[in-house]
Amino acid sequence: MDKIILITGATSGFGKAMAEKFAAAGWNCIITGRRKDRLDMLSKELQAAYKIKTLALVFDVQNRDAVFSSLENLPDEWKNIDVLVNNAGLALGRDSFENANLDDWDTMMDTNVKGMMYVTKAVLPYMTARKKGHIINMGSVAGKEVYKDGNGYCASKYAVDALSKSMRIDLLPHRIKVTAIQPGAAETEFAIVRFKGDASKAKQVYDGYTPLHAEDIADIAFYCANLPEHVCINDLVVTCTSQADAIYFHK
Ligand code: NDP
Ligand code: 8X3
Repeated sequence: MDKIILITGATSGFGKAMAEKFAAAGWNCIITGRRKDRLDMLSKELQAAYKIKTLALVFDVQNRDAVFSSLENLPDEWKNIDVLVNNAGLALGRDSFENANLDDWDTMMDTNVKGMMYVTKAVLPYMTARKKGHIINMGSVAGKEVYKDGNGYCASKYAVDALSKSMRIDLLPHRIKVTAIQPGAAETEFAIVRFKGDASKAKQVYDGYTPLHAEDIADIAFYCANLPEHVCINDLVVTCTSQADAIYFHK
């Protein structure tokens, strides 16, 4: 097995679960994030458990120069990236439009939208050269429907949805697959980040029902990435059984 996956935001949640899932199947993993200690620990665990190769790259996806200097000149053995998962992202705050924090808006746009664009642009030359590749973008149900006080985050995920559609069209001649996975509520560090460390507020998000687990999304990404060459899942909305869309839950 010589397959290579590059996962952004692999220090936690979906990204970490995907690294574990693909590594367990023998894929070599490029894992990225800002928290070096977590990347180093994950690298060691994956190498020891699955005898695969890992490359840990520490950068902030908001930093254009850092993205390109980290990804532009990968060692030869890491250039043949089969799958890129644009997963790094976050929500910050849940406030009505007039009360929302401008810095939170900037960070969400810079991370979820521009960060994804930079990473994709930096990785694409490896895929276009081979006329082969698969880009999996982590959208959200928040990119399909707007909910109250979701303003900046919803806008960022609508943009991710638009970018997935746009990539799918533009990259058609290069035979590059583009899959958008649009999850509903999943219990990761997402809500803790959104509520800026307020663990009890974060916990309330998942009270009264069973949310998705990170491993559910990893399983789905793995399925999408292992379909035959001529098959591409374009757009996949996935929620837990207690959630109908971005707004309606049964608790
Ligand atoms: P987590 O908070 O558990 O993980 C987020 C990951 O993104 C971390 O590895 C973090 O790494 C990385 N990240 C955040 N900001 C940056 C940055 N500026 N540069 C580099 N890496 C960054 O959340 P999830 O796993 O839940 O979220 C993953 C993706 O899934 C996000 O795009 C999120 O919007 C989306 N999503 C989440 C849902 C949920 O309910 N959990 C539902 C729908 C979509 P580090 O801090 O080390 O940089
Ligand atoms: C994360 C899911 O419902 O908090 O994208 O927006 S939600």
